[in-house]
Amino acid sequence: MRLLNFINGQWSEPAEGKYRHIVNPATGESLWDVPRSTREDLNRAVEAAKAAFASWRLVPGPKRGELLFQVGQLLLERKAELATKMTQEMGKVFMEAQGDVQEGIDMAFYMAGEGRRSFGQTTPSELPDKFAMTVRDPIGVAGIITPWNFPMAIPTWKIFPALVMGNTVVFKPASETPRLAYELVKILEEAGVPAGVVNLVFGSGTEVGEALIRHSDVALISFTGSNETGRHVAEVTGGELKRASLELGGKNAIIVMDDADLDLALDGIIWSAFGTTGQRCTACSRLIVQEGIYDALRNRLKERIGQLTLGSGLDEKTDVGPLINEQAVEKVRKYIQIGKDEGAHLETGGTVPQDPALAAGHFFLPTLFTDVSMEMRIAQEEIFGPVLSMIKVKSLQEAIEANNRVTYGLSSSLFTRDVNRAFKAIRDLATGLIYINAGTIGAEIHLPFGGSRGTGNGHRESGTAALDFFSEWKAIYVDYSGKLQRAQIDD
Ligand code: UN1
Repeated sequence: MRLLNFINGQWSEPAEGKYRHIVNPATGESLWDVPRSTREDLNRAVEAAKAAFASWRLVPGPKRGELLFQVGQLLLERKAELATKMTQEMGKVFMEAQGDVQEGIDMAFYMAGEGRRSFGQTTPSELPDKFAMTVRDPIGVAGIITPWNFPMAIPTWKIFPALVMGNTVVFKPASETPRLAYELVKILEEAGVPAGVVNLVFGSGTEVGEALIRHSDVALISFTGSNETGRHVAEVTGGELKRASLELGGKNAIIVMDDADLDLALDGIIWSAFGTTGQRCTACSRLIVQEGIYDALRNRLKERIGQLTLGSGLDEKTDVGPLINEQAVEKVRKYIQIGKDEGAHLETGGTVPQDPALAAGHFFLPTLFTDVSMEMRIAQEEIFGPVLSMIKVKSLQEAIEANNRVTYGLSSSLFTRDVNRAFKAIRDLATGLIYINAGTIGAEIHLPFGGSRGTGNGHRESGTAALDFFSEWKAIYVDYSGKLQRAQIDD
């Protein structure tokens, strides 16, 4: 099967007629072909989006919201089918793939409601017989660049608020996971999105992504991906005073205090560190543990890790699926060596599995390093795989300092039974997401999502914060006094 670009309401072949082949990362099974588009395809998409903006911006917000409501209904009806395709293409276990689609459903219904809210303010003027208010205004063509780890959720976090605010979209999904992008755009088409309002162009970051961020008719870029690419997007868009929202890496920690419920903490650690095979930007890759329970937690964790079953995400017995591709396996392997060289103790895992049944997939054993110190690269750099590093601390304060001593600031978590400790941590943990007595993953779509410091550039996705990124405020003054009234001027 061949996927196609969607430009100006038409499913179309890429200009040069070239395709790339996609395979299942768990089995090596051949899946489908995806266009390798060029700048020419991208330019056509931007042109269509620019033309469509003239009318889409005038469609009443509630009507734009109704379209998203339809999209939510269709996603809901096809949840299992979409999740199956996601697992085939990206590898995450079926239950998690369903969760990924569910985030899209949640976002559709939430943003559908924003079509009727989109609240601004009315406020008194400092002058008599004068009225003041604010309204949100759409901006123009939104360039949307998404990663492979949440092939449905992340595109919806960006596309739905962009649309409900009255922008048009050019969407470039990750090269590794085109299928869910294709299905999402098919659903948007089916729900009745007018031609040109949503355009989909498959292709590489270097060709299509680059042309998108540089295009002078693209008003804003919403990007989720690596720090390296994020910096590049910031430089290019900064130079052109183009608005850009960047969601980048993480090096998230779970802190476990001596007084914690250890069973609960273990569940949270396993889910956050090895769910999605550690390939979430919110994944837990550092475990900061108070000394009194360090040994007990290490032993129990090692035992729990040993019980995890690797395999295809479509197999009900599987706990941990494959990594996305061979480069990801190589990257994890490289960090295992770095950890060993730095003197960390490899407690379990650290290699690809020996089971011949897994040989065709990109699997890696869930890995635990102990005796890790904060300076080590495995405690500082994002690995994006099933590798957890355990760090021993004496106190809550030391734990918080350790948490904050990385260049990222996405998610953190604290397990404790002490409410005073919990509130101190809430005050002092320098991350955009904080969990008490839950792991580092599982953000809900109606709260702001994003991180401080190296995780981004200060914007937030999800919730009402997303509306701020995808709209421009207009302040409006209506003077009904019938005479010239001058603000700030003494009479
Ligand atoms: C990501 O890893 O890029 O909080 C997004 C979570 C999910 C979203 C993760 N709701 O883990």
